[in-house]
Amino acid sequence: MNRFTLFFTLVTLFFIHNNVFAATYDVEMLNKRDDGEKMVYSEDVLYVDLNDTVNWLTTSPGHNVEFISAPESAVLPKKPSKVNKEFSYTFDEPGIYLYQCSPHKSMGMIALVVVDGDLSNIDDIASTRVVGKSKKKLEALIAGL
Ligand SMILES: [Cu+2]
Repeated sequence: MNRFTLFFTLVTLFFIHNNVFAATYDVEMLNKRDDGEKMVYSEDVLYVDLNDTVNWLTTSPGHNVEFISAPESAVLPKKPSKVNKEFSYTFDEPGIYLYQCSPHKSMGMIALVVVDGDLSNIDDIASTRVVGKSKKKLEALIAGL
């Protein structure tokens, strides 16, 4: 194997690796979580790698996913996901993503996804307007990052 072939092989393996090993995570949308919290996602903060996908599952009825803050370069869905429908999103820009459940946004039903451990947009996340019980919850989530 000459140097060029070796280089080409390594580059190819790198790209195959990125696609084959991209992970998929499930987040449940819940009326009640094991810890007693109500109207909540199963993960308050989910850490994923670039190009990983998250599936939000309709374990309990009546919930959805509405992104309200994200890295500037992220291309987000234009509308909130449909209530009672499973929803998937692949995170292809690093940074913090903040989302809420449209029907329960005032009840603290918000959560974060952190992609590639990148906290560079934390100030944008912290200054995002959330309502009701979500204000305190967002402060707590950010404090825990
Ligand atoms: Cu909800």
